[in-house]
Amino acid sequence: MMFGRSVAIPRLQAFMGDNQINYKYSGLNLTAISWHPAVLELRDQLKAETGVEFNAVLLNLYRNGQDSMGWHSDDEPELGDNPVIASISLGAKRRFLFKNTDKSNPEKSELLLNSGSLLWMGRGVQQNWQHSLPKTKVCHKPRINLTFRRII
Ligand SMILES: O=C(O)CCC(=O)C(=O)O
Ligand SMILES: [Mn+2]
Repeated sequence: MMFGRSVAIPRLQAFMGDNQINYKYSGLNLTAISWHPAVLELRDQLKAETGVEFNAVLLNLYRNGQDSMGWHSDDEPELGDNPVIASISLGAKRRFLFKNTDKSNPEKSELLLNSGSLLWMGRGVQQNWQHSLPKTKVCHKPRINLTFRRII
């Protein structure tokens, strides 16, 4: 919702997870579709490597550089007090930005997320930082991002 009007998000999105989990995200009420076997395999691999058992994943398809995600923290109540998020990138390389949630703190940070990379957003990251994936004129290829979450 923007200024009381519903507008299309600038990307395509799917939400997958255990047994019809619900997630209120960015004004949307999402119900998980069942795991695709390849995505479930990634979830299981993350559990084996990190010990964290994610039960849902948001999949974003950025069709080209004109698709994006605005500034936000993944801090919905369903994620609990101090969520951990595992973010896997596939396809086009895109810039990923962080800024401090304390507006008086000018600290910023930037990453280039390569295909096949895993970005681990550990405890405290969502509390202290917002992140975004800005639009860019120089990217004409698609990118898929999977953010594994644990919904309580
Ligand atoms: O596409 C990305 O790298 C970020 C996605 C994201 O922040 C989200 O799904 O909450
Ligand atoms: Mn996010």
